[in-house]
Amino acid sequence: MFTETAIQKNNLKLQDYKIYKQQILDIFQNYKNLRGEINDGIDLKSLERRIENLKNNQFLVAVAGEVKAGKSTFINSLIKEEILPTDVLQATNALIEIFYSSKPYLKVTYASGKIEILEDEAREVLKEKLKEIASISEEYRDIPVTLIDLYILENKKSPFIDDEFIKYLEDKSGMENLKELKYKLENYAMNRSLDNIPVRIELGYPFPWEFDEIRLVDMPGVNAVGGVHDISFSFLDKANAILFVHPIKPVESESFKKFISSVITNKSKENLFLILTHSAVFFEEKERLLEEAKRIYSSLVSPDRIFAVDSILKSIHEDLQKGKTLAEIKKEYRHKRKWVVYFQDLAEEEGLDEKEAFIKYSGFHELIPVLENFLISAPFKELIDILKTIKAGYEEQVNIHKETIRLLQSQKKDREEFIIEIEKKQKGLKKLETYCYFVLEEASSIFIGVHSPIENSLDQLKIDYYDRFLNSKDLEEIRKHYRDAENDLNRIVQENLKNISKFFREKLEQIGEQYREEYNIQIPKIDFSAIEERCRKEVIRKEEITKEVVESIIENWNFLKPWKWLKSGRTKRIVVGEREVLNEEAYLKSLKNNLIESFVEVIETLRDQFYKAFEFYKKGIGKLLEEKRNYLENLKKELKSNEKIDYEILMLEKNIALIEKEVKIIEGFLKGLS
Ligand SMILES: Nc1nc2c(ncn2[C@@H]2O[C@H](COP(=O)(O)OP(=O)(O)OP(=O)(O)O)[C@@H](O)[C@H]2O)c(=O)[nH]1
Ligand SMILES: [Mg+2]
Repeated sequence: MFTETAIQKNNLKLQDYKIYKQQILDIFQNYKNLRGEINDGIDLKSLERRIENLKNNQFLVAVAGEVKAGKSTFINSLIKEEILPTDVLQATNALIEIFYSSKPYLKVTYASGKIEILEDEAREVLKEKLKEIASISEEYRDIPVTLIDLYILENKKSPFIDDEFIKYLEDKSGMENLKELKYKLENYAMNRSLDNIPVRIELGYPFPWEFDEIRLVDMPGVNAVGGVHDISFSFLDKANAILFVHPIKPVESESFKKFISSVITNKSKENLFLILTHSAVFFEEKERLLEEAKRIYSSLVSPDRIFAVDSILKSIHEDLQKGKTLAEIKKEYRHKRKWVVYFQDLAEEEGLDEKEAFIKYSGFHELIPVLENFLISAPFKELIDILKTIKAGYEEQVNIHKETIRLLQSQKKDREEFIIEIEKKQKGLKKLETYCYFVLEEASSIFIGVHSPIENSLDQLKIDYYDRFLNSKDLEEIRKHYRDAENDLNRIVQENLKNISKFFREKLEQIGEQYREEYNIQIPKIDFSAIEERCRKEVIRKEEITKEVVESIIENWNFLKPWKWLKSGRTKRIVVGEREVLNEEAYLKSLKNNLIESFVEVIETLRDQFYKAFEFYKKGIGKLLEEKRNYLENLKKELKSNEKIDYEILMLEKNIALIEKEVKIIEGFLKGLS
């Protein structure tokens, strides 16, 4: 399709997208006015919703990576403002969301529900506050504070620090000799409560980055003690892009592989970028390391999604943009000093302008256009789709107007003939109704029933995931598979609905030709995308209910809660006197069985719901035909003077002219995107 080439060529900028988005609002307004009371087959409510979604669209970009990989520095350099603390360890289970706001704004939500808001504060104040809530103070660096926090979050009280708990902490964190730090553990636990454990940090700031639709999320380190938590998962699953940040050396990364194999869903893999940072540190080797990364990860992430960058060089570039000189930067920021010296020298050698040199050496000039283009490609497709929908609506309006004009003309010429003409059309419509009934029958035999595509896909899905659940080695893996299964279910429903629409559309087009000749009628257009949307909603609604059921099972089985998990293992150990590992296995086994059972249940409910959704097609088609019949009936009844007829024809012609003008504009837009 011609529109895809613009996206593929990486030619689309966020800026263009914004302009188009603004204009589609005007186009839609005109469309609504011109359409008036006519039913052109486009579901206005659904179109309105789509445009509203587009208007409020936000791009969620999750920045993940190991502890100290350079996530916060990367984000700062991207938003051109050093607002996230980078010299301290992010040691909370909370993540930080960063978005554009004309006034500085910081909102911290604590586990108890307590909310703290700072408004209009200076950058330094916000920075201090962030440091205070999102980092471990120096004295607790050697104990697994996030695990203790997690316990408090779970049990709503501080843990009793006995040998068993210490053993648990050691096992989960990999930290050793925690026994010796018992006093410290107690001290920390005593001072922690739901009131001071943050769960969500939102930071709005007027950073000079032009992408105010983007929401960046600084995630806690993936191999941080305590692992990946619920809140992180929900963000990762929602993210439009996931940037995994990793130092360029060593290139080989276990955490990245693990991230792909057991943290993110298969669906999210499509949104994944690998960002190798610290490239200035190994500048001479940069190209080689990048090539190596592309080779090593070729089966995991597409090579054009891997970038080598240096956030410090980018940040120096931003300092220069703000009018600082290299000498000033060197003096002001000690950690930038040696990079200024080295690359200033290199730039001189290569005869490059300073600003230009630092952005080039930073590697961001390659990353940013690709990232931007990637982010807007989906909404751009939606935008194009909306334009096409409006265009189709206009075409239908013109058809309807022309048909009415013809009828009015014949009414003026010879009333008797006019009545005959209308009756012929009405007869045609009746026939069409019968025909549609047959089409629906045919459709149900194809799309519903034991051998239908949806049944086949669902059966296959069951088999696939049955195996995957059974073969899972740990909870993380099960959790990933479950999220994958959910996505796959969703995909199956969407695909099947699309196929049904396609079937009807083609059938109706076919018959349309015939009826136009035989009965001189225009078959009304049907907005299949709106029907699809309604069906999807029906199906999804059920899915959500069943999802809750599954989640409650998971809750009971302490699916996401390592501490509770251990606790149940512990009870068993006391009873049977076995080693803990064995109990974890037993636990895992019963979890698997339960999960499979409830998963099958979800599928069954979904199938029922899908069958019900099929009825929407019946109703949608029936309603349109009825509307058309009524319209003809009214036309037949109404007696009009010749003056009135002439006036009506004139108005309709005027409308057609206006519509044609709008269609030209839309076509221009569509062409512009090629
Ligand atoms: N030269 C160079 N140094 C970097 C780069 N990115 C980060 N650093 C340095 O690496 C250290 C860690 O960076 P952070 O941004 O705090 O890393 P992080 O991933 O946010 O770390 P945590 O939040 O603690 O997990 C800091 O001292 C940064 O100055 C880079 O691209 N180049
Ligand atoms: Mg950080």
